[in-house]
Amino acid sequence: MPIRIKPYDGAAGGWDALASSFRHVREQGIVGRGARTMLRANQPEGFDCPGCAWPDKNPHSSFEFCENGVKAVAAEATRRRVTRDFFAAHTVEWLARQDDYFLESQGRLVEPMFYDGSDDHYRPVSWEAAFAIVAQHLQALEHADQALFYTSGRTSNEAAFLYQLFAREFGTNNLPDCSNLCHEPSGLAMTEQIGVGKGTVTLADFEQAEAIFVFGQNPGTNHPRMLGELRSAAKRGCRIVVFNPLRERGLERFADPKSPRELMGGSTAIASHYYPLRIGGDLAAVKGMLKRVFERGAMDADFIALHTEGFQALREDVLAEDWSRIEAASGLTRAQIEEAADVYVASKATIFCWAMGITQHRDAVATIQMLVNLLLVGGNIGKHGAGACPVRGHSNVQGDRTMGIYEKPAPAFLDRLGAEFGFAPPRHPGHDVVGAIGAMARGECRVLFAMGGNFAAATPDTGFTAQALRRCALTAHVSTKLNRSHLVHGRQALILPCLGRTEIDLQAAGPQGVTVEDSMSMVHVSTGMNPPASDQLLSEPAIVARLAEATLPATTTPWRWLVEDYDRIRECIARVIDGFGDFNARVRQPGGFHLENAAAQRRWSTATGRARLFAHALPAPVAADPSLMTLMTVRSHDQYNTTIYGLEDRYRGVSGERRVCFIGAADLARLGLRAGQWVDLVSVWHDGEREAKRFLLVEYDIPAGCLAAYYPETNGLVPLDHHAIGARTPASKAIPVRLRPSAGIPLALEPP
Ligand SMILES: Nc1nc2c(c(=O)[nH]1)N[C@H]1C(S)=C(S)[C@@H](COP(=O)(O)OP(=O)(O)OC[C@H]3O[C@@H](n4cnc5c(=O)[nH]c(N)nc54)[C@H](O)[C@@H]3O)O[C@H]1N2
Ligand SMILES: Nc1nc2c(c(=O)[nH]1)N[C@H]1C(S)=C(S)[C@@H](COP(=O)(O)OP(=O)(O)OC[C@H]3O[C@@H](n4cnc5c(=O)[nH]c(N)nc54)[C@H](O)[C@@H]3O)O[C@H]1N2
Ligand SMILES: [Mo]
Repeated sequence: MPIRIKPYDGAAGGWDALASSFRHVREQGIVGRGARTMLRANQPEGFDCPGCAWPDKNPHSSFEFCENGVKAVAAEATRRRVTRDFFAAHTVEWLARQDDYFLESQGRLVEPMFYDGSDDHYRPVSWEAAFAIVAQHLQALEHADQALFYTSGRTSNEAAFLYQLFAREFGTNNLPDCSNLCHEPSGLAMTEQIGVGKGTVTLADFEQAEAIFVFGQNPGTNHPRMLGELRSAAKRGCRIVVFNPLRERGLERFADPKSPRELMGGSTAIASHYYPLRIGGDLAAVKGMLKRVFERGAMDADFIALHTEGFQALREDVLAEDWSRIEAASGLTRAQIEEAADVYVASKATIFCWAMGITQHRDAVATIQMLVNLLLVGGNIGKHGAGACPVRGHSNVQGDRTMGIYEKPAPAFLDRLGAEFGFAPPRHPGHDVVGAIGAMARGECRVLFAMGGNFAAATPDTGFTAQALRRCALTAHVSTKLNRSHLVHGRQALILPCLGRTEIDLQAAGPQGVTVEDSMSMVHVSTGMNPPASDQLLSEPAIVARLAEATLPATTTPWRWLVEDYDRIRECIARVIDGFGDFNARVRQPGGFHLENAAAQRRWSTATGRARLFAHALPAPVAADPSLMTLMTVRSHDQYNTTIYGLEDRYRGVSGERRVCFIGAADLARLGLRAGQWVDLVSVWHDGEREAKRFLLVEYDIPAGCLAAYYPETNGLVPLDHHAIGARTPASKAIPVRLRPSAGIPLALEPP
């Protein structure tokens, strides 16, 4: 595929989105009459889209087209298969030299494979033998805390519940998960502040909001169905205010593929206000908005008096801040910040949305608390049309946490779990992802078992993490597709292929549905409808149950009996987890049910029983050396995290190449570089330099000093100890780097 760089000036969505989905469906070999059923996500009787955690509209409304949802479903329904012959033909060393796009393109895994270390190939192994291998490795450990049980966020509630139970019966809270890499700071910041670590809004609030602020999020690519909500809001005059260093097309203009008029060339402007702040400038910008609110005296005094604490201290701290410092730290002018604040003040109901542009920073927790401060002083929590909306990533990442996938479980939860299953759960905290990598590197953890995901590629400090993984005695991955983590492995390794969300899950009592919780705390059923990719695949709950039976000789949990009928798992969940009473009946109502959110009802389960306002200083610069630039690592349009579907980033006008680096015109001139030139990215940290080679410079509308490139190619640049204070989420949106010209024939690119 030739490299093509050409600015995209159309609206997001529209024909291009339709055409691209058709192309992806065709490339997966799904054609003919089956295609329609295969791709029917988010229907009342069907499966939950594995794409993202954005909630479904009213379950009776018509099919909501989503280009990236189609890609996710089609990728799972692909006709391609990774067979035993494929593994016989290729050594792991050879496979490891292929890129992530190649690995993904090979198709679905069909049978368990074992790498025993005798030569460089994976070989087929029976399920029975595979479970025995994991059990032997686990039983050989001196202590349960030498094992790690990772989870990615597609895992269903039922599988997650059994999985954490297994880990705790085995004796450890080492349950690192992809939340650690994602919205951990949101959970932490909000729990301390308003007593709930989840968003306080529902879709109904989006229909009533007068202003919606979107911080550090690119929904046109990552939550396309959210654009439908933003479009309706914009059409009825709701203000949409965006803070983002990049001009993301989907936030500027959207053509709804469902609207005939918009398909014919019309479109809707989304953002009414767009503020291209500096990377990491959000805390300062929001502090500036608070300053304006205080200066205008435009607070909700009743709400503050009745519900909050810490107001005076926050007010004094904010008013004492200099505008010059706020401008320097945010990269916005005082006039821009005051304008945004005035929109906030004029709105009677405001929602703040945010995602990875806020959480993957050293000062993420403080930044989120500043966002929530601003919501609170305006009385914008627990009111129709208003609230906090951390937009989650994986389709069940929020549910997995609710089910107890957490390295720091609450004592009350452990009490109930132990009482239900008659054992004494471990009480000391386990490792999060960053901790897990360190522990493997030191040889303290020797077995990594992963329920989904792609640990080796999704985590920071790729080179160091690879060494850590290689020190393990066993790495085992429950997966649907071949990925990097199968190739960067322990001395022995297992690939355990499982059913995908879209596939029929047949157990003793008949076909089973699982449940998931979306970003707005709606819990609903997901029932696979497609024939499994292979008759050897097991469901995730079945894998956990059989592993538990093989590993835990003394267990009294009726593992097999539970997975014969998932209603039985849900009955246990109902007894152990708050808010799930009468689970089986409630989840069968159309659309499922909403988990209660105390903060949304203005009940504050905080240390003081009030919503807490926190003063925070402006962050110090991440790079001590002012000549360094700040690199953020983002997703292209054709990827799902580490899964690369294609080489096009349509809305940013890039195709045929993923190793690109977006840079502003002023920086190009200042550094004496030209668009089309190849550079190496060198990150500079206290422990030395890390480099990622050969990126094509692309001129882009991005503030001075800021760069963007895609993840996971750049993860090697993220130092393991560069992470959010308190939450330990890798700061992969703020990497201090310098550019070094690299070999390679420059391309002639037209200026944008
Ligand atoms: N198609 C598709 N859908 C997905 C995913 C996918 O990979 N592909 N991933 C899923 C997952 S797990 C997640 S977590 C979500 C991720 O969804 P997003 O958070 O939208 O993902 P990113 O690409 O990381 O985009 C971050 C955005 O933040 C901006 N940004 C970066 N730094 C800053 C900053 O300092 N301040 C501000 N204000 N903005 C900043 C970037 O310009 C970019 O627009 O999407 C989910 N949905
Ligand atoms: N530099 C940088 N690093 C980042 C980020 C970033 O923005 N920048 N984002 C971070 C974020 S937000 C996240 S959430 C993580 C994502 O980290 P992970 O969740 O670990 O990674 P994914 O790429 O989503 O995992 C993809 C793999 O999951 C498997 N899979 C797919 N469906 C299923 C299923 O139904 N069951 C099972 N068992 N397996 C399945 C497939 O084998 C596939 O290869 O990455 C993080 N890493
Ligand atoms: Mo995520």
